[in-house]
Amino acid sequence: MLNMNQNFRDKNLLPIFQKLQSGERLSLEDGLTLYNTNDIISLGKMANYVQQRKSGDAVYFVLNQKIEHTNICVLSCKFCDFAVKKGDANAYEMTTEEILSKITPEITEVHITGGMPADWKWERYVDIVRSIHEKFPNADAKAYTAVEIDFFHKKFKISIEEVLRQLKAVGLRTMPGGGAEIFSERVRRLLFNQKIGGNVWLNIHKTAHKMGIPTNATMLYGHIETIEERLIHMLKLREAQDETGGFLTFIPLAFQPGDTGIKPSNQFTSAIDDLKTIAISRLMLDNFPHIKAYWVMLTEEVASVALNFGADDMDGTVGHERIAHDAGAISPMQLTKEHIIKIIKDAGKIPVERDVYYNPLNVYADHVVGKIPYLNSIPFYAHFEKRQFRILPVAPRRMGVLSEKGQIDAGLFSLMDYFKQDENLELMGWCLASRDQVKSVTLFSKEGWGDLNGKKIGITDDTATSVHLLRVLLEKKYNVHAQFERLHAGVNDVSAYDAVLLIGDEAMKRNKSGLHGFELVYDLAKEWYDWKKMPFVFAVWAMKKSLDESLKNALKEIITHSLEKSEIDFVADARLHGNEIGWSEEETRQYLEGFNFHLGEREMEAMMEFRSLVLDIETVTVR
Ligand code: V47
Repeated sequence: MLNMNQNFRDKNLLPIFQKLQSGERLSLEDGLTLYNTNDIISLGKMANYVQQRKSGDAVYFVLNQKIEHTNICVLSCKFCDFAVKKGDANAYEMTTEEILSKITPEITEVHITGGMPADWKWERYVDIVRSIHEKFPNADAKAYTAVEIDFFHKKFKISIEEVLRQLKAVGLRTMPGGGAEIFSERVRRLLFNQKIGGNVWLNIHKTAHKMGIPTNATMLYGHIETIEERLIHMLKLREAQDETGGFLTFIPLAFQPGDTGIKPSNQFTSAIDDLKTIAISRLMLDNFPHIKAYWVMLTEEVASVALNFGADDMDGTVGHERIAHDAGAISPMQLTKEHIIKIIKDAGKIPVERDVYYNPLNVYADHVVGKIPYLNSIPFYAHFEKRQFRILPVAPRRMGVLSEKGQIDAGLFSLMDYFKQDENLELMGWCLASRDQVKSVTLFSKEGWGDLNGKKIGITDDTATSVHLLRVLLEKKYNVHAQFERLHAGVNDVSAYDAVLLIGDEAMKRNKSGLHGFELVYDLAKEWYDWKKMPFVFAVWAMKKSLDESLKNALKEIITHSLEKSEIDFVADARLHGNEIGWSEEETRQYLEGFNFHLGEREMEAMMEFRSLVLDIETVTVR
């Protein structure tokens, strides 16, 4: 936990830091105070504090390729040096074959955005996404900004929903955040009066979210906008995110003046303004999972510092970029994976290669300790003195996958992953075990247990152990067989299922609000306890057997210390986390008291009982 109050040079920041510590939202006035401060270091520390709470030491990057399929555009935005008119000497249009030739097999995200020519057919846009998806099944499309989606809607007379539905059907996974510019009518009239305004942009993104398409959000800053306009932009995004929860990352785009005439061509935003904007967006946008330091527009150097000023996302290798470079950007056209990894490591963070949804694919660091990012694991981590270790928050199932690749040294592993990997992992004496109920592993059902035979159950993508517990309960306790199907990102309509299994914070939120259409709510630990009169061990602390003895001892000391401190006082982090998911302090306290964190004889016995039951049923296949 951070104790930095005494180090603040600008005492005006203290009440804001107190708000952050108690989970209170920042106001427009707070944002102005932050922009006005000269105490840039305290601002950075506050943003880093929030970043640590959200993503630990992780900084995400992706192996991506930018595709700007044409620069011909019917619009004439004053800040844009990329777009030209048809017939211009620099005009270009890429065929689908040319686009495909730019993509290589290791690419996992293709970022597609371009000009809007008057004569392209709808099928051509659909074909780009479809062809990429067919030829490179590992590459997910992040395609078309809200401005382009609105253009398709008007030009081809197809509703926004239908545009998105058709694109999603051929492989669009997420939408980029471009085209938001700045949500100010004043600036729009002066710089981009032919382009959609903030309300249309926000409505298109909200529509996408409701259809299971997560999106990003940008803000173009450093031209003629005021600081207040920047903050209003952030607040509008925060409000939209409260409504849908579909934004993945926020990207402040530093204006590149080029030949636009808005500013002299060498008058880039200052590094101080860039860092302030990154940090302030981290603090204002409390409901955004990630903040991106877009090195293409910030430069590598500023992006690198930004990783300690609230940013946890480095975009990616990019491949080739024209929008910023046509406007004079001085950054390289692309970075190698090794170079990005080095920048992130130099910032003292864990380089995490991600997929289009921010699921971790590979981790490039030593001494990585995995953290299940749910309320119930907080006592282990709240007073965790990191020393040589780095913390990676990761959903249980993903932690198992990374550990199989040898990329996690220790962590609170899902029990099934420990069973699978017990040749390489050793137990550390702690666990996450329910006593008689758990409140965060819940089956929401339309049918009673006995009536689930042959029915379809949607399973959260995060679980590794609870899905097996559910199978054991169904088959061994109730003698029924159901079909299981993973709820992958992008599935937002669960009405087709007869039951849905949720875990962690999501289950806790739904326990309060209910899941529409699912009247029956079952706590799986309670079902287990009523049947076996045993605790249920959901996760165990384990570390690589091959780890140095000195590291093993250091880690044990760290966890012993954190747990002891957490047992003495109710942890501020837990209160804050509970607050974020809508649980009162008392409810949070009671919830945590329902767990046993020490792996004793009863827990070992319960583990063995569960293991024999799991081995006894056919291997669970969950698509
Ligand atoms: O919408 C245009 C901006 C955006 C200039 O979603 C300019 O992950 C600076 O949105 N100076 C396109 N910016 C780029 C974009 C983006 C980039 C990286 C990642 C993601 C993401 C999205 O570029 C446009 C516009 O706002 N832009 N001209 C300029 N002169």
